[in-house]
Amino acid sequence: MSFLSKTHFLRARNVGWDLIRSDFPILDQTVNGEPLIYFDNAATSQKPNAVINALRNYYEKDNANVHRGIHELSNRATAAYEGGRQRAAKYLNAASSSEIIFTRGTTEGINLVASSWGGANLKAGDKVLLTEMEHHSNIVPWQMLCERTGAELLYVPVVGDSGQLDLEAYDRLLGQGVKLVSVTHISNTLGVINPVAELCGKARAAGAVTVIDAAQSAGHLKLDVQALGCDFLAFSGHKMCGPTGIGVLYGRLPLLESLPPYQGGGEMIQTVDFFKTTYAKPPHRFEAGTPDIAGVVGLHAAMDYLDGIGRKAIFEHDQDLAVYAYAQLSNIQGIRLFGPPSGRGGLVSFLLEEVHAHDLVTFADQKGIALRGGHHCNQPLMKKLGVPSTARASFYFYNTREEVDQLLDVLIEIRRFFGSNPGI
Ligand code: 7TS
Repeated sequence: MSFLSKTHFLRARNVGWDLIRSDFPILDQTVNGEPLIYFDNAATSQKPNAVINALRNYYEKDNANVHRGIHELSNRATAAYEGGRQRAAKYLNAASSSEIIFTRGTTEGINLVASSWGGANLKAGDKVLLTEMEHHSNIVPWQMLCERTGAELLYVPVVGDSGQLDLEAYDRLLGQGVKLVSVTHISNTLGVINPVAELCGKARAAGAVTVIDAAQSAGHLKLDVQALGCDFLAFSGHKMCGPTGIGVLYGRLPLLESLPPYQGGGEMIQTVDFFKTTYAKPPHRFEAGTPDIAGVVGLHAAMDYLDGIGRKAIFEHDQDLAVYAYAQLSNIQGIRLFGPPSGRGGLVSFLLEEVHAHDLVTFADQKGIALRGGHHCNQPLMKKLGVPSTARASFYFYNTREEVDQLLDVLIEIRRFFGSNPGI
């Protein structure tokens, strides 16, 4: 079945996207007098009733601290927290729930690897390989590490506005004694989907440790860390229907066992004496202090919710919207679109000639459409593309083609308002 006929089949079968939309109370409102169209999902997704209710239920019935009290509520909170860990392991097809570390999000996950793995393994002259499309959270921690250790950063170039990685350059750079490769799965500006399994396979063959930034993929497609062959993978709960403040770092157990702690405090110890501490085994070694228990409960509900719909169906829906939006928007004269026309993640970045991205986004907001304008924490990529910012529409499974059509109408209006020729 071709891609198009498959999506048509999905639409005809009607996965029940309209019903699914009604799971999100926030979507049922007007903004500036217009029905809200929420196209800022790459920044954060909205939350379904299943997640909101799980949080409420936890605080109403089970709230206590974990791993501490020997009382009923503490036992329930501990069971909920550790149950969330098992759920996350299943979500990623990790070999063991000990490979799941709860973090504040992708940013903290990458900082943890840079600090613990990098601090223990990198020395002056070693090389860390990133790509030009990385989010700041997959650049700055490595820069900080390189400043501390004297290691060096290398970047795989992106090619043109379609922004795919230069894979020949990857092979060449990998051959220069790279110790660690850290790469985004889906670019939050370009929508490019990187061939992460292939990149990890080559890195492993070259003796390099691998980190996948799955911030833009974890809520959109099926991830299997064993099939991907990565050493670490980080994502944020809030971009996949979960609460803010909770995320996951997956790490291969033999590697985690070899690493020093990230932060010191309660929960991460075996014994503490006045001058000496022994540390707990992974994952608790990396979770100092009271964790975000409610966040884990909410994330658990989000994972159940996403798998209830099916990540395959979600990805096909998101891709369908992105490919449709790319094709529709390309009809507007004076538009510059970034990322590939197809085979992309669920977002589209663009610029309208003569219109600043911030003006465009402000205008769209007046029509009830939430876009994002700016550098999207991709300043080096912006420099490479030669632009200060882009406007971005990012989709999720509760968005519709009809909403994309409304965006198109508003962009044509904006062209009329700011520019000389609407073109379409
Ligand atoms: N990596 C990528 C690829 C991202 O898109 C983001 C957030 C992060 C890491 C950081 O995630 P956090 O949850 O730790 O903050 N991206 C965006 C965005 O595109 N607009 O706002 C946040």
